Amino acid sequence: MQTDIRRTLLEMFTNAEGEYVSGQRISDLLGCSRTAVWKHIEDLRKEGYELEAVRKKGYRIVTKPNKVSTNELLLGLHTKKIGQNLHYEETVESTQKIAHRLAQEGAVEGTVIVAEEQTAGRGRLARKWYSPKYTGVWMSIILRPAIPPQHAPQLTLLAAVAIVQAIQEVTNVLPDIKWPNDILVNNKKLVGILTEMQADVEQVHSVIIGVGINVNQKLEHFDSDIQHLATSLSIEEQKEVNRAALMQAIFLKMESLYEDYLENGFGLVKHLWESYSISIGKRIIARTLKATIEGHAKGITNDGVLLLEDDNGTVHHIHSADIELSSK
Ligand code: BTX
Repeated sequence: MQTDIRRTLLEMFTNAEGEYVSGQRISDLLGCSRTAVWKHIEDLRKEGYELEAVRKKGYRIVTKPNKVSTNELLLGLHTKKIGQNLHYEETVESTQKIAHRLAQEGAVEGTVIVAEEQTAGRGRLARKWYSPKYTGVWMSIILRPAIPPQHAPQLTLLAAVAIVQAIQEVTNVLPDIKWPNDILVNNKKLVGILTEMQADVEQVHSVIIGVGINVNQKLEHFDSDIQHLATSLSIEEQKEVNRAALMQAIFLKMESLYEDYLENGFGLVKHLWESYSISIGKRIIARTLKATIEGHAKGITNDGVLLLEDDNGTVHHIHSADIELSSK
C-alpha cells in the first residue's frame, strides 16, 4: 500500500477514536472505489491492525499492532528532518550496519533505520547488545554535521540528553547518565548509545548514532548474563510503554537540541548533560584499555572528554573507559 494512502487511512481511524467510519466516507476521502477501500483495509490487517467491519456502519480500529512500523512513527511526527526518512525492518543483524551503507549511498540527514529485532546488535568495543523482538527501540540515526571529527563524541552526549528528556516526557522514570554513553535507572542499564562516524581527517561526512532502549522487556526476558545489570522502562513503570510515542519524542527533542548545537555550539548540551550525570562531582573508578584510575570526576571538556583528578592532583583526560562510582 502506498505510504500516503496508509497515512490518510490511519489518520482517519485515529481521529475517529475507535468509532466506525463508513466505507463511503473512506472511499470519498481516498478518492477510490469501495473495492479498493476493502483492499487497503486488508493490507492494514496484514500489517497487524485489528479492524472490525460491520454492515451499514463501516470500519473501526480495534487494536494497533505492537510494532514501530513506518506508519506508527510517521503519524503525528512533527520534526523537519529526524525520522522523516525512515527505513523499517522486522529483523536485521544490526541497524548500524545498514546505516553505514545508506550513509555511504548518500542518505539524507535525519534518516532513521529502525528494526523490531537485531540478531547481531553491537555495543562499544565489539560487545554484544541484546535486542529481542518487539520489546525495545533499536535504531540508528544518520546526521551530517559540518564539524571536525574530534567533536563527534559531543553528539553521543546530545543524544543522551534527548533520550533522557524524552523518557521523562513519556514515562515517570527519571534516568541518570553515566559517562560516556549509558543511561541508567537505579544503577541498572536502560539505554546504550553507540556513535560511529564516516569522516576524513578534517571533516565529518556522517555521524551514525545507534540507540538501544529496553522498553517492554520483563526481567526474565534478559539473558542471564545481564539480568543483574539491566532494566527496562516497563519494569520501572510497571506497565507497557508505547515504543513509537517514545521514539517520536526522542526525534523531536534531538532535533531541537541539534539545531541549537549547530547554531550555538556545545554549551547547552554540555550544561544539560552535566545536570543529568551521576558521575560528575563524584569519586569514580575509570577503567581504560591501558589503566585503572581512581579519582574525582571534575567535568567534561568541550570535546566530551572526561576530566578525572587523581589523588596526586593530576588531571587525566579520559577519552574512552568504563566507569563506576567508587565506594571510598
Ligand atoms: P556498551 O559497550 O556500553 O554496552 C554493551 C554491554 O552492555 C554488554 O557487554 C552487556 O554487558 C550489556 N548489554 C548488552 N545488551 C544489553 C541490553 N539490552 N540492556 C542492558 N545491557 C545490555 C552500548 O554499548 C551501546 C549499545 C548500542 C545498541 C544500539 S541498538 C541500535 C544500534 N545497532 C547496533 O548494532 N547497536 C546500536
